[in-house]
Amino acid sequence: MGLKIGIIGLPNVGKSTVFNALSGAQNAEVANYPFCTIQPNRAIVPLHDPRLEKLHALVGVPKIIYATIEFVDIAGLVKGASQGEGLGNQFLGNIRDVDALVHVVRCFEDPNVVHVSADIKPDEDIDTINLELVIADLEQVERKIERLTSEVKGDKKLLPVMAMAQNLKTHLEAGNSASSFTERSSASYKSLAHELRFLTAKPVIYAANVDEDGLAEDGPLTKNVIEIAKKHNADFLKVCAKLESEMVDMSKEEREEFLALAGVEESGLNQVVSKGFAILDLISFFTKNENEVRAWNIAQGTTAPQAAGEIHTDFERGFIRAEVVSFETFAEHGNDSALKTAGQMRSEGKEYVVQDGDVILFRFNV
Ligand SMILES: Nc1nc2c(ncn2[C@@H]2O[C@H](COP(=O)(O)OP(=O)(O)O)[C@@H](O)[C@H]2O)c(=O)[nH]1
Ligand SMILES: [Mg+2]
Repeated sequence: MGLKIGIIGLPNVGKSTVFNALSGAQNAEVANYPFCTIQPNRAIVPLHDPRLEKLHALVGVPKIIYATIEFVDIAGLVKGASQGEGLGNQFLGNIRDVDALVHVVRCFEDPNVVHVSADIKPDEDIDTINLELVIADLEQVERKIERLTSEVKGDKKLLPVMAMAQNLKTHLEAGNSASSFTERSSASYKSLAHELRFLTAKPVIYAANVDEDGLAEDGPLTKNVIEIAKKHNADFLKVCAKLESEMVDMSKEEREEFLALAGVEESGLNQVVSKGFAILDLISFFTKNENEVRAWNIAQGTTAPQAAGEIHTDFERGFIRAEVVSFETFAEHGNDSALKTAGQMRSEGKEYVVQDGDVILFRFNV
Protein backbone atom coordinates (compact mmCIF):
# COMPACT_ATOMS: atom_id res chain seq x y z
CA MET A 1 0.00 0.00 0.00
CA GLY A 2 1.45 3.36 -0.96
CA LEU A 3 0.98 5.14 2.32
CA LYS A 4 1.69 8.81 2.34
CA ILE A 5 1.84 11.26 5.18
CA GLY A 6 2.13 14.97 4.51
CA ILE A 7 4.02 17.27 6.84
CA ILE A 8 2.25 20.61 6.95
CA GLY A 9 2.45 23.80 9.00
CA LEU A 10 3.31 27.46 8.68
CA PRO A 11 6.69 28.47 7.25
CA ASN A 12 9.66 28.19 9.64
CA VAL A 13 8.03 25.94 12.18
CA GLY A 14 10.49 23.10 11.54
CA LYS A 15 8.77 20.96 8.88
CA SER A 16 11.90 20.42 6.80
CA THR A 17 13.96 19.80 9.91
CA VAL A 18 11.54 17.05 10.94
CA PHE A 19 11.47 15.75 7.39
CA ASN A 20 15.26 15.70 7.12
CA ALA A 21 15.62 13.85 10.34
CA LEU A 22 13.00 11.37 9.13
CA SER A 23 14.69 10.78 5.82
CA GLY A 24 18.06 10.69 7.53
CA ALA A 25 19.42 12.63 4.63
CA GLN A 26 19.80 16.32 4.27
CA ASN A 27 17.85 16.43 1.05
CA ALA A 28 15.26 19.01 1.97
CA GLU A 29 17.11 22.22 2.34
CA VAL A 30 16.68 23.66 5.81
CA ALA A 31 16.76 27.40 5.69
CA ASN A 32 15.68 30.33 7.75
CA TYR A 33 13.31 31.88 5.28
CA PRO A 34 9.80 31.06 4.03
CA PHE A 35 9.19 29.11 0.81
CA CYS A 36 12.51 27.35 0.91
CA THR A 37 11.02 23.97 0.07
CA ILE A 38 9.22 24.63 -3.17
CA GLN A 39 9.10 21.18 -4.69
CA PRO A 40 7.49 18.62 -2.44
CA ASN A 41 10.19 16.51 -0.90
CA ARG A 42 9.57 12.85 -0.48
CA ALA A 43 11.17 10.32 1.79
CA ILE A 44 10.50 6.65 2.26
CA VAL A 45 10.79 5.80 5.92
CA PRO A 46 10.96 2.24 7.28
CA LEU A 47 8.50 1.23 9.93
CA HIS A 48 10.57 -0.53 12.57
CA ASP A 49 8.78 -3.52 13.98
CA PRO A 50 10.41 -5.66 16.69
CA ARG A 51 8.34 -8.65 15.54
CA LEU A 52 9.94 -8.52 12.11
CA GLU A 53 13.37 -8.29 13.72
CA LYS A 54 12.61 -11.35 15.85
CA LEU A 55 11.38 -13.20 12.77
CA HIS A 56 14.57 -12.26 10.95
CA ALA A 57 16.69 -13.66 13.75
CA LEU A 58 14.67 -16.89 13.88
CA VAL A 59 14.61 -17.53 10.14
CA GLY A 60 18.24 -16.56 9.66
CA VAL A 61 18.03 -15.20 6.10
CA PRO A 62 20.21 -12.38 4.77
CA LYS A 63 17.70 -9.59 4.30
CA ILE A 64 15.11 -7.79 6.39
CA ILE A 65 12.71 -5.53 4.56
CA TYR A 66 10.55 -3.23 6.61
CA ALA A 67 7.17 -1.91 5.58
CA THR A 68 7.45 1.75 4.69
CA ILE A 69 5.63 5.02 4.91
CA GLU A 70 6.25 7.85 2.53
CA PHE A 71 6.60 11.30 4.05
CA VAL A 72 6.09 14.41 2.02
CA ASP A 73 7.45 17.77 3.16
CA ILE A 74 4.76 20.19 2.04
CA ALA A 75 5.86 23.79 2.05
CA GLY A 76 4.18 27.06 1.35
CA LEU A 77 1.02 26.97 3.40
CA VAL A 78 0.44 30.55 4.45
CA LYS A 79 -2.55 32.74 5.08
CA GLY A 80 -4.25 33.07 1.70
CA ALA A 81 -2.79 29.85 0.27
CA SER A 82 -6.25 28.76 -0.90
CA GLN A 83 -6.38 32.00 -2.91
CA GLY A 84 -3.03 31.24 -4.49
CA GLU A 85 -0.82 33.21 -2.05
CA GLY A 86 2.75 31.93 -1.84
CA LEU A 87 2.19 29.30 -4.53
CA GLY A 88 -0.61 28.07 -2.30
CA ASN A 89 -2.75 26.18 -4.76
CA GLN A 90 0.09 23.99 -5.87
CA PHE A 91 0.76 22.98 -2.28
CA LEU A 92 -2.88 22.30 -1.56
CA GLY A 93 -2.86 19.86 -4.48
CA ASN A 94 0.04 18.02 -2.86
CA ILE A 95 -1.93 17.66 0.33
CA ARG A 96 -4.88 16.12 -1.49
CA ASP A 97 -2.66 13.15 -2.38
CA VAL A 98 -1.73 12.14 1.16
CA ASP A 99 -3.50 9.76 3.54
CA ALA A 100 -2.83 11.64 6.76
CA LEU A 101 -1.24 14.84 7.98
CA VAL A 102 1.37 15.71 10.55
CA HIS A 103 0.70 19.33 11.42
CA VAL A 104 3.91 20.80 12.86
CA VAL A 105 3.33 23.67 15.28
CA ARG A 106 6.11 25.92 16.45
CA CYS A 107 6.53 25.79 20.20
CA PHE A 108 10.19 26.73 20.38
CA GLU A 109 11.41 30.23 21.09
CA ASP A 110 14.33 31.40 19.03
CA PRO A 111 14.79 35.07 18.16
CA ASN A 112 17.03 34.04 15.26
CA VAL A 113 14.26 32.18 13.50
CA VAL A 114 11.67 34.44 11.94
CA HIS A 115 8.04 33.63 12.65
CA VAL A 116 5.25 34.62 10.25
CA SER A 117 3.53 36.77 12.85
CA ALA A 118 4.93 38.83 15.71
CA ASP A 119 4.12 36.32 18.45
CA ILE A 120 4.06 32.58 18.60
CA LYS A 121 0.50 31.62 19.36
CA PRO A 122 -0.09 27.96 18.55
CA ASP A 123 -3.88 28.22 18.49
CA GLU A 124 -3.81 31.07 15.97
CA ASP A 125 -1.13 29.37 13.90
CA ILE A 126 -3.17 26.18 13.76
CA ASP A 127 -6.33 28.10 12.88
CA THR A 128 -4.53 29.88 10.03
CA ILE A 129 -3.55 26.61 8.42
CA ASN A 130 -6.83 24.85 9.09
CA LEU A 131 -8.82 27.74 7.67
CA GLU A 132 -6.89 27.49 4.39
CA LEU A 133 -7.73 23.81 4.23
CA VAL A 134 -11.41 24.50 4.94
CA ILE A 135 -11.54 27.16 2.22
CA ALA A 136 -9.90 24.81 -0.27
CA ASP A 137 -12.52 22.14 0.52
CA LEU A 138 -15.30 24.67 0.33
CA GLU A 139 -14.20 25.64 -3.16
CA GLN A 140 -14.23 22.00 -4.21
CA VAL A 141 -17.77 21.60 -2.89
CA GLU A 142 -18.94 24.79 -4.58
CA ARG A 143 -17.56 23.64 -7.90
CA LYS A 144 -19.20 20.25 -7.42
CA ILE A 145 -22.54 21.94 -6.69
CA GLU A 146 -22.21 23.89 -9.93
CA ARG A 147 -21.65 20.68 -11.88
CA LEU A 148 -24.47 18.92 -10.07
CA THR A 149 -26.89 21.74 -10.81
CA SER A 150 -26.88 20.80 -14.47
CA GLU A 151 -26.39 17.06 -13.92
CA VAL A 152 -29.47 16.60 -11.69
CA LYS A 153 -31.69 17.78 -14.54
CA GLY A 154 -30.88 14.60 -16.42
CA ASP A 155 -30.48 12.31 -13.43
CA LYS A 156 -32.81 12.65 -10.46
CA LYS A 157 -30.81 10.03 -8.55
CA LEU A 158 -28.25 12.76 -7.93
CA LEU A 159 -30.67 14.79 -5.81
CA PRO A 160 -29.54 13.32 -2.46
CA VAL A 161 -25.90 13.99 -3.36
CA MET A 162 -26.84 17.56 -4.20
CA ALA A 163 -28.63 17.96 -0.87
CA MET A 164 -25.63 16.53 0.95
CA ALA A 165 -23.24 18.84 -0.89
CA GLN A 166 -25.40 21.81 0.18
CA ASN A 167 -25.32 20.68 3.83
CA LEU A 168 -21.60 20.20 3.69
CA LYS A 169 -21.17 23.62 2.14
CA THR A 170 -23.02 25.21 5.07
CA HIS A 171 -20.89 23.21 7.48
CA LEU A 172 -17.62 24.31 5.86
CA GLU A 173 -18.76 27.91 5.52
CA ALA A 174 -19.02 28.05 9.29
CA GLY A 175 -15.27 27.26 9.38
CA ASN A 176 -15.72 23.61 10.33
CA SER A 177 -13.71 20.74 8.94
CA ALA A 178 -15.20 17.84 6.98
CA SER A 179 -14.03 15.48 9.73
CA SER A 180 -16.59 17.02 12.11
CA PHE A 181 -19.48 16.75 9.64
CA THR A 182 -22.16 14.65 11.32
CA GLU A 183 -23.41 12.92 8.14
CA ARG A 184 -20.07 11.34 7.34
CA SER A 185 -21.47 7.82 7.32
CA SER A 186 -24.08 8.48 4.62
CA ALA A 187 -23.59 7.09 1.13
CA SER A 188 -23.96 10.54 -0.45
CA TYR A 189 -21.23 12.02 1.71
CA LYS A 190 -18.97 9.07 1.01
CA SER A 191 -19.32 9.49 -2.73
CA LEU A 192 -18.50 13.20 -2.42
CA ALA A 193 -15.52 12.50 -0.18
CA HIS A 194 -14.26 9.80 -2.49
CA GLU A 195 -14.37 12.12 -5.47
CA LEU A 196 -13.20 15.35 -3.85
CA ARG A 197 -10.69 13.94 -1.32
CA PHE A 198 -11.29 16.63 1.30
CA LEU A 199 -8.20 18.01 2.96
CA THR A 200 -10.05 18.52 6.23
CA ALA A 201 -11.26 14.91 6.30
CA LYS A 202 -7.73 13.56 6.60
CA PRO A 203 -6.59 12.32 9.99
CA VAL A 204 -4.25 14.78 11.68
CA ILE A 205 -1.48 14.46 14.22
CA TYR A 206 -0.47 17.73 15.83
CA ALA A 207 3.27 17.77 16.40
CA ALA A 208 4.51 20.39 18.83
CA ASN A 209 8.07 21.29 17.83
CA VAL A 210 9.60 22.22 21.17
CA ASP A 211 13.05 23.24 22.37
CA GLU A 212 15.19 20.94 24.50
CA ASP A 213 13.65 22.20 27.74
CA GLY A 214 10.19 21.62 26.39
CA LEU A 215 10.84 17.92 25.91
CA ALA A 216 10.98 17.09 29.60
CA GLU A 217 8.22 19.47 30.64
CA ASP A 218 5.28 20.95 28.74
CA GLY A 219 5.43 24.73 28.50
CA PRO A 220 2.40 26.97 27.87
CA LEU A 221 2.79 26.79 24.07
CA THR A 222 2.78 23.00 24.11
CA LYS A 223 -0.19 22.91 26.48
CA ASN A 224 -2.02 25.11 24.01
CA VAL A 225 -1.41 22.58 21.22
CA ILE A 226 -2.52 19.68 23.44
CA GLU A 227 -5.76 21.53 24.16
CA ILE A 228 -6.44 22.05 20.46
CA ALA A 229 -5.64 18.46 19.56
CA LYS A 230 -8.18 17.37 22.19
CA LYS A 231 -10.76 19.77 20.85
CA HIS A 232 -10.28 18.44 17.32
CA ASN A 233 -10.21 14.84 18.48
CA ALA A 234 -6.78 14.54 16.94
CA ASP A 235 -3.56 12.86 17.97
CA PHE A 236 -0.71 14.78 19.55
CA LEU A 237 3.01 14.32 19.90
CA LYS A 238 6.01 16.31 20.94
CA VAL A 239 9.21 16.49 18.99
CA CYS A 240 12.37 18.56 19.22
CA ALA A 241 13.24 18.79 15.55
CA LYS A 242 16.59 20.38 16.25
CA LEU A 243 17.62 17.59 18.60
CA GLU A 244 16.35 14.92 16.21
CA SER A 245 18.37 16.39 13.39
CA GLU A 246 21.48 16.22 15.57
CA MET A 247 20.82 12.53 16.15
CA VAL A 248 20.62 11.57 12.48
CA ASP A 249 24.17 10.28 12.19
CA MET A 250 24.31 8.63 15.59
CA SER A 251 24.28 4.91 16.31
CA LYS A 252 21.30 3.37 18.07
CA GLU A 253 23.16 3.32 21.42
CA GLU A 254 24.34 6.91 21.13
CA ARG A 255 20.84 7.97 20.29
CA GLU A 256 19.36 6.26 23.33
CA GLU A 257 21.94 7.90 25.55
CA PHE A 258 21.28 11.27 23.97
CA LEU A 259 17.53 10.93 24.48
CA ALA A 260 17.99 9.85 28.09
CA LEU A 261 20.06 12.97 28.70
CA ALA A 262 17.22 15.06 27.26
CA GLY A 263 14.83 13.28 29.62
CA VAL A 264 12.74 11.39 27.05
CA GLU A 265 12.14 7.71 26.44
CA GLU A 266 11.17 7.60 22.80
CA SER A 267 12.34 9.82 19.99
CA GLY A 268 9.68 12.15 18.64
CA LEU A 269 10.46 10.90 15.17
CA ASN A 270 9.66 7.34 16.14
CA GLN A 271 6.34 8.60 17.35
CA VAL A 272 5.73 10.42 14.09
CA VAL A 273 6.18 7.13 12.28
CA SER A 274 4.33 4.86 14.71
CA LYS A 275 1.42 7.25 15.30
CA GLY A 276 1.24 7.89 11.58
CA PHE A 277 0.87 4.16 11.05
CA ALA A 278 -1.69 3.78 13.83
CA ILE A 279 -3.86 6.64 12.63
CA LEU A 280 -4.25 5.00 9.24
CA ASP A 281 -5.85 1.93 10.79
CA LEU A 282 -3.33 -0.39 9.26
CA ILE A 283 -1.96 -3.76 10.20
CA SER A 284 1.14 -5.67 9.11
CA PHE A 285 1.65 -9.17 7.87
CA PHE A 286 4.95 -10.90 7.25
CA THR A 287 6.37 -13.07 4.49
CA LYS A 288 9.63 -14.99 4.33
CA ASN A 289 11.70 -16.92 1.82
CA GLU A 290 15.30 -18.05 1.56
CA ASN A 291 16.50 -14.48 0.94
CA GLU A 292 14.42 -12.23 3.13
CA VAL A 293 11.80 -11.61 5.73
CA ARG A 294 9.49 -8.80 4.89
CA ALA A 295 6.64 -6.78 6.39
CA TRP A 296 3.67 -5.46 4.43
CA ASN A 297 1.10 -2.80 5.32
CA ILE A 298 -2.56 -3.52 4.70
CA ALA A 299 -5.86 -2.04 5.82
CA GLN A 300 -7.84 -3.80 8.54
CA GLY A 301 -10.28 -6.22 6.95
CA THR A 302 -8.09 -7.17 3.97
CA THR A 303 -8.70 -10.72 2.70
CA ALA A 304 -5.94 -13.21 1.93
CA PRO A 305 -6.16 -12.80 -1.89
CA GLN A 306 -6.10 -9.00 -1.56
CA ALA A 307 -3.08 -9.25 0.74
CA ALA A 308 -1.39 -11.48 -1.86
CA GLY A 309 -2.16 -8.77 -4.40
CA GLU A 310 -0.05 -6.33 -2.35
CA ILE A 311 2.95 -8.47 -3.25
CA HIS A 312 2.05 -9.03 -6.87
CA THR A 313 -1.21 -8.70 -8.85
CA ASP A 314 -0.59 -12.20 -10.27
CA PHE A 315 -0.67 -13.57 -6.73
CA GLU A 316 -4.16 -12.20 -6.27
CA ARG A 317 -5.45 -13.49 -9.59
CA GLY A 318 -3.97 -16.96 -9.15
CA PHE A 319 -4.61 -17.22 -5.41
CA ILE A 320 -5.21 -20.80 -4.25
CA ARG A 321 -4.72 -20.68 -0.49
CA ALA A 322 -2.54 -19.23 2.22
CA GLU A 323 -0.53 -21.02 4.87
CA VAL A 324 -0.88 -18.89 7.93
CA VAL A 325 0.50 -18.76 11.42
CA SER A 326 0.44 -15.89 13.90
CA PHE A 327 3.75 -14.26 14.74
CA GLU A 328 3.43 -15.36 18.38
CA THR A 329 2.92 -18.99 17.43
CA PHE A 330 5.80 -18.87 14.98
CA ALA A 331 8.08 -17.35 17.61
CA GLU A 332 7.03 -20.03 20.09
CA HIS A 333 7.95 -22.90 17.74
CA GLY A 334 10.82 -21.18 15.99
CA ASN A 335 10.62 -22.78 12.53
CA ASP A 336 8.29 -24.25 9.91
CA SER A 337 8.95 -27.92 10.54
CA ALA A 338 8.34 -27.58 14.29
CA LEU A 339 5.11 -25.74 13.47
CA LYS A 340 3.97 -28.46 11.11
CA THR A 341 4.80 -31.22 13.59
CA ALA A 342 2.75 -29.38 16.19
CA GLY A 343 -0.09 -29.00 13.67
CA GLN A 344 -0.01 -25.22 14.04
CA MET A 345 0.19 -24.22 10.37
CA ARG A 346 -3.28 -23.28 9.14
CA SER A 347 -4.45 -23.47 5.57
CA GLU A 348 -6.76 -20.54 4.79
CA GLY A 349 -8.91 -19.87 1.74
CA LYS A 350 -10.20 -16.87 -0.20
CA GLU A 351 -12.47 -15.58 2.56
CA TYR A 352 -9.80 -15.41 5.23
CA VAL A 353 -9.32 -11.94 6.72
CA VAL A 354 -5.66 -11.34 7.42
CA GLN A 355 -4.81 -10.54 11.05
CA ASP A 356 -2.10 -8.24 12.36
CA GLY A 357 1.15 -10.19 12.73
CA ASP A 358 0.21 -13.12 10.48
CA VAL A 359 3.17 -14.90 8.92
CA ILE A 360 1.92 -15.99 5.51
CA LEU A 361 3.01 -18.20 2.64
CA PHE A 362 0.76 -17.75 -0.40
CA ARG A 363 0.04 -20.63 -2.75
CA PHE A 364 -0.97 -19.52 -6.21
CA ASN A 365 -1.16 -20.43 -9.90
CA VAL A 366 0.45 -18.19 -12.46
N1 LIG B 1 15.76 26.61 18.02
C1 LIG B 1 15.17 25.77 17.20
N2 LIG B 1 15.21 26.02 15.88
C2 LIG B 1 14.60 25.17 15.06
C3 LIG B 1 13.89 24.01 15.52
N3 LIG B 1 13.36 23.39 14.44
C4 LIG B 1 13.72 24.12 13.37
N4 LIG B 1 14.47 25.18 13.72
C5 LIG B 1 15.06 26.20 12.85
O1 LIG B 1 14.02 26.94 12.23
C6 LIG B 1 14.38 27.29 10.89
C7 LIG B 1 13.30 26.82 9.95
O2 LIG B 1 13.24 25.39 9.98
P1 LIG B 1 12.67 24.57 8.73
O3 LIG B 1 12.69 23.14 9.14
O4 LIG B 1 13.36 24.97 7.48
O5 LIG B 1 11.16 25.09 8.73
P2 LIG B 1 9.98 24.87 7.65
O6 LIG B 1 9.84 26.16 6.92
O7 LIG B 1 8.77 24.60 8.49
O8 LIG B 1 10.33 23.73 6.78
C8 LIG B 1 15.73 26.64 10.62
O9 LIG B 1 16.71 27.63 10.80
C9 LIG B 1 15.82 25.57 11.71
O10 LIG B 1 17.15 25.31 12.07
C10 LIG B 1 13.89 23.75 16.93
O11 LIG B 1 13.30 22.75 17.41
N5 LIG B 1 14.52 24.67 17.72
MG1 LIG C 1 10.67 23.77 4.72
